[in-house]
Amino acid sequence: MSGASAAAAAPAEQELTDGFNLIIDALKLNGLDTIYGVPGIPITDFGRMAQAAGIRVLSFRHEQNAGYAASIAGFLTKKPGICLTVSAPGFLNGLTALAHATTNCFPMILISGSSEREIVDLQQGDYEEMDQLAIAKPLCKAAFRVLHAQDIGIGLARAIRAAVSGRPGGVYLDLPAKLFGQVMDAQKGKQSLVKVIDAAPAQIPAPEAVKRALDVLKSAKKPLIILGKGAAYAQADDAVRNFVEKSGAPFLPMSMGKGLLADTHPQCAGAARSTVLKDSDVVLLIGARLNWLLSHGKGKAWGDAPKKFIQIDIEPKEMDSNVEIVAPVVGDIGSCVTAMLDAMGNGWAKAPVDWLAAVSKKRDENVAKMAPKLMNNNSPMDYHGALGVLRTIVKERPDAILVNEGANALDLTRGIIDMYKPRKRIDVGTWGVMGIGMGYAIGAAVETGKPVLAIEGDSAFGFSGMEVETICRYQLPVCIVIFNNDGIYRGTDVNQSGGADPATTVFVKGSRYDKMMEAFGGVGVNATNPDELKRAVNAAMDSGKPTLINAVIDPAAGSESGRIGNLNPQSALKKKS
Ligand code: ADP
Ligand code: TPW
Ligand code: MG
Repeated sequence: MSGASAAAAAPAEQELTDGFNLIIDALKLNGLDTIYGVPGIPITDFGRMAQAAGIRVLSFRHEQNAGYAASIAGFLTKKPGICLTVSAPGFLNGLTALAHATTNCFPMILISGSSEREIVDLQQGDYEEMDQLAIAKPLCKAAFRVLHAQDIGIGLARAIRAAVSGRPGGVYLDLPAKLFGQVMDAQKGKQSLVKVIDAAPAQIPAPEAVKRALDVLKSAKKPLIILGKGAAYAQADDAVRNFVEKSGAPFLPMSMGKGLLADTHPQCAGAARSTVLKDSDVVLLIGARLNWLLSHGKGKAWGDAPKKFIQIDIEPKEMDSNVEIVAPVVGDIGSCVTAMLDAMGNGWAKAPVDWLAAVSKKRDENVAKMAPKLMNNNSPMDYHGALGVLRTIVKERPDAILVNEGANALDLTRGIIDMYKPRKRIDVGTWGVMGIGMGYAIGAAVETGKPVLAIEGDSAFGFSGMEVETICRYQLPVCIVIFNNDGIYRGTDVNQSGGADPATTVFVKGSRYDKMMEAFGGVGVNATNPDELKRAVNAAMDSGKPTLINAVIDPAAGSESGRIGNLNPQSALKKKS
């Protein structure tokens, strides 16, 4: 057929689009411009095309780390972080991070390629066959599958809304391989896309709820405000600070709530935690759950004095989850705290000064007790000597983001390093999970452009350590400090059978993690005393070069399970060694 007759036979030139392009267009239309993932069938070409279309696509070495990066992107930006994985095994690797995001109330969307429905449903053994939607459902906030190209716009819109509205969480979006290649009319395709308007609508608290809460607060002789990571997530920083200051009450920041008001603020009770939990009479929770991290609001940690709880949370079902909440305030934190501030007016009487004075006294005593320990220059280092210098570095660089995981490496860092700005401390969260380290470091560096300091136990680091290659590949300003005490909790454990295998909690002695970084062109430093550590971290933060510092810690310095040894069941029948 000649060219001329072919043209005559074809209908008027029809512009086409396909699943690949529609997903990319839908993401871009909704301002989702970064994808964290691992390529492979059926999403390899999708990743390439997304990159070509101007989306930043970061390839990881393991999906779990990509998922953690996406989840922390969600926490830091209030937009759902996007993680992209291949079918079955890739999906399962990403699923841990999705479940974790849901538990921590971070918005995230796990997009997974999947194999063909017809074959999966008849269990005929497709390549990487798995009923992913069914498996994801109980582990996340919502799960959707898109079967037709014209539903991609709606599918993504539903995923976005589910992730960020109300209590944020993880959403699974299942995209079968066949969807990507499905072709449709370009104009119709464009019309099928949805730009989500007001994805996380303000949720205004009822005026009666605000009044009830303020009446209880007003009655307090010893009020306490607890600031959780929900308050950090809400990005209502000015309102929260104004409210705390206007109340005059001491405040206790939860781990990732640190820095909403500086840890050095006169009302901060961080270093007088047991005193304020025991002695307070009214406790106002802002974006913090009364879960295990707060001893469920009862028992020894809370003392014998009767307490009244006020709780501000977007999730109504959270109220009374552990103890009675006498004044629930349901709504988004920005709206709730602003409404409380308004209703307090100008004549609000601050919390009794003798209470704040008693708390400050206790805090100052505890801080003074700690101070000399932080100045030691021991070699090998103990945690306090190492953290003494890191604490000053963070003070001098308050914009840096601190990533933190481990046991002793976590608990002591949390207690010792003061934070000065909101959302600068990100860590193991509600599950106390190991493995968030490198994913969070990458996500935080990519989303904020700020330098990242990751303080990692040697065990904790091992869960995501291969991503140092990713950090070097993208040249991210990440400085990793490994508190290397030769193992989990301590490096001194011995095999009680007397056999040749090492004990279950110890690693190769004298490991040089710094060499891992050098393998990929990054900077590696072995630091044996606090002065060396300080020099190396400052150089890394100044240069922005990917750096890993192996900080040699005395293997005997730590304690079992860090600060939560009380949760560790032990056999009464165990043979004494
Ligand atoms: P922490 O571990 O710091 O104590 P949690 O994760 O236990 O904090 O609690 C966070 C709480 O914040 C959750 O109950 C969640 O529903 C709530 N939350 C998250 N975002 C908002 C928001 N924008 N407004 C109100 N509450 C929120
Ligand atoms: C996914 C259990 C809690 S803390 C920890 C483990 C293995 C490591 C502690 O050793 P590290 O710190 O990091 O060297 P340090 O300073 O005390 O020596 N698997 C997962 N999550 C958790 N929490 C564990 C196991 C655990
Ligand atoms: Mg260790």
